Amino acid sequence: MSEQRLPPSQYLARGWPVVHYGPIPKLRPETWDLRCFGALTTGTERHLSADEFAALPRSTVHGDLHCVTKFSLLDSEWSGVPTRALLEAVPPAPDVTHVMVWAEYGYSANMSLDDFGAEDSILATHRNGEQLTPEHGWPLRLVVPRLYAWKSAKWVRAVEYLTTDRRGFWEERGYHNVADPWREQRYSYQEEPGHGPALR
Ligand SMILES: Nc1nc2c(c(=O)[nH]1)N[C@H]1C(S)=C(S)[C@@H](COP(=O)(O)O)O[C@H]1N2
Ligand SMILES: [Mo]
Repeated sequence: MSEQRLPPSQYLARGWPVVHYGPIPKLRPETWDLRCFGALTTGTERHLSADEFAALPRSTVHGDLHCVTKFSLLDSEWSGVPTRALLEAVPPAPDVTHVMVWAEYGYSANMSLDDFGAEDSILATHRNGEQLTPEHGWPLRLVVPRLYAWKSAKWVRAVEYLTTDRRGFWEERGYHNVADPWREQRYSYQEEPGHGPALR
């Protein structure tokens, strides 16, 4: 039985590469919180303190990371708060269609509410039982295995609920708005009508 684990044009990474734009942010535990804003069911903004976040339901999911530069990281069990648990704790308004995930230094990535809330999407604190290191996103990173890994923001600080889609950091800079690795949706020039908002 052969299971296709690598999306088209991807190769198996050696070890666990570190990939990001800019410096590794310094963690300030005194001020860390997770901000939820945009179209909420109640109010316009909620800040979850580290303790409040730690009280959310946790689980472990299997998921691969596929970087658009073509390496893939397999054999990962991510532990943390499933995005579905966050969506239950801080429910989006009924007309929310997309989510913008914000990280330290203004990095951002947009995705559909369905992809954000997929059963294998998780706000991870651990991989394979070990706490994430700072270069891999400690204290909190998103993992969305079904999309190219630039959507899996490290050092997550906020989640914005959107009623219309908006491009994040790389989605504004030539990368595909949807980013399904199994369809090889790498670059914005491959986008078809309905894949995303117009490029400015
Ligand atoms: N905040 C932030 N998150 C980020 C990035 C980034 O530049 N900033 N790069 C992304 C990209 S392109 C990839 S491939 C993965 C890499 O995760 P890793 O360094 O844990 O392998 O992180 C993603 N998350
Ligand atoms: Mo990447």
